[in-house]
Amino acid sequence: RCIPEFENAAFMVQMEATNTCGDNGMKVYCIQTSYGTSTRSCDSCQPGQFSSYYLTDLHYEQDNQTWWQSETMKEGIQYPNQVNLTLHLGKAYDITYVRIVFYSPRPQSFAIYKKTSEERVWEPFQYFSASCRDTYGVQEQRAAELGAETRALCTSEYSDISPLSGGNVLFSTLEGRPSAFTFDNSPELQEWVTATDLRISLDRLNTFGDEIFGDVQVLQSYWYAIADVAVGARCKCNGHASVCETQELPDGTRTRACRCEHNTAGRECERCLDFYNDAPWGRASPTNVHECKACNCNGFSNKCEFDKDLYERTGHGGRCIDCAENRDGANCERCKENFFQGSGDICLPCNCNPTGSRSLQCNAEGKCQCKPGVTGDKCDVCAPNHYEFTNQGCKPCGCNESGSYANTPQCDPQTGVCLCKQNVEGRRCRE
Ligand SMILES: [Ca+2]
Repeated sequence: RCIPEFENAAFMVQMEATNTCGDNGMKVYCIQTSYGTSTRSCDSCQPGQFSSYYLTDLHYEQDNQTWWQSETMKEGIQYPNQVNLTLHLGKAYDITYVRIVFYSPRPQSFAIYKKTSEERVWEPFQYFSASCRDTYGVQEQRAAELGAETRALCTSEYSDISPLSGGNVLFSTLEGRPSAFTFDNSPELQEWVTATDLRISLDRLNTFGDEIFGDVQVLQSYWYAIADVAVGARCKCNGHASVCETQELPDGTRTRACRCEHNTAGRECERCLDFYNDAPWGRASPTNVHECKACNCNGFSNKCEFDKDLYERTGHGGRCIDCAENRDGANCERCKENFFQGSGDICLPCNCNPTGSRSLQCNAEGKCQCKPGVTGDKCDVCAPNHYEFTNQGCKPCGCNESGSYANTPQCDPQTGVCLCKQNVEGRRCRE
C-alpha cells in the first residue's frame, strides 16, 4: 500500500471570505476589552490589511501574527447573517483534522462544512455552539453512535468568549467515532473523512450582552478574526500512490493529482487503467494491494471492461471490446457469429445463402446447413432433380427414371420440367 505524506493542505491556499474588513472601504473597529470598560481604543482597517490571504500564510504565532478580520456587528454581520470562509483544496483529501486559531474571541456558534466531491453539495462536518439546538437544530453530542457515525456532531467546548484572543479550535474528523479503530474496513468513515472543499461558517458572535444598548463603539468591538487555518490531511489516492503532484493552471488555480501505481488511474487512483479491468478496482489495504490486472485479449484488442458476472463465474472479469479481425468473446478467443476459423486461425465469413440455409452460421469447415433440396457449401443452389429455390428450400421434380433422358432424372431448376427421352412426354416423363 502506498500513502502520500501528511501535510497541511491549506498552507498558502487562498481562502475565499464573504466579508473582509477593508474590502468595502475603511471601517472603524474597536478593541474588545472586558465588559464594563467605557473607553475603547479604536482604529480603521485599510484595504488589504486583513485579507483572507492571512488565514493560511505562515504566521500564526503570538508575535509576528497575521490575521484575517471581518467587518463589525455595526455592519450587520451578527446572526442570522453569517460570514463564510471557503477553502478549495483542488482534489479530494483524507482529512485528519481542521485547526483554527482565532485572533478575536471564538464565536458563540460556528460550523465546518465539507464537500465530498466538487460536484456535490455542502454537508455539515462539525458544529461548535453554545446553543446547538437553537442555532443548528441538533443536540450537543461529543461522540457518535454506531450506525450513525457520519453525522456532524455539535460541541460547546470552544464557544466561551474567553480567551479574548488566541483561542484554538481543533476538529479531529475521527474522534468519537467507534469505527475509527477499524477504519480500513469502514467505507462510511473513509467517505466521511474525504473532502475536496471546506467551509467555515461563522454564524453567531459571542458577546457580553452589552450590544443591546446600541452603543456604536460597543457594536464596533464585535467582529470575527482568525489568525490561521490548518488542515491536517493526506492527498486521497486510495492507497495507490505515494506522491501527489501539484499543477498550476494558466488561470492561477491549483489542481493536484495522485501519481498512481498498481495500474490505477484517475486523480484519486479511483479506477483501473484502461486495459487493466480483469479484476475489480479496490482501495489498497495493509493486507491487500488490490492491484489492477491486465485483460487477456489474445492480441486482438487493447480495450476491455470489467464484467462482474464473468468475474464471479471465472475469476477473470476482463471483457474485451471491439476485437479485431472478426473476433469475439471475452478474450477475443473465437470467431464472430457467422464466421469460421479458416487455416492459420484467420476468421473468414460463412457467407451462407440466407434463402437456402437453415442458419447463417457455418461449421468449422465453412459449410452451411442447407434446407431440404438445397445443396452447395453455401446452400445457394437446388440439389439435382430439385427445382424452385425459395425460403422453403427446393421442391423435388419427381422425374420418372425410365422416362428420363439417359435414365437419369433431371429437370429445369426454374420450371421443374423434366428432361425426357425421345418419344416420352409429360412434365415428369411418364407419358
Ligand atoms: Ca496568519
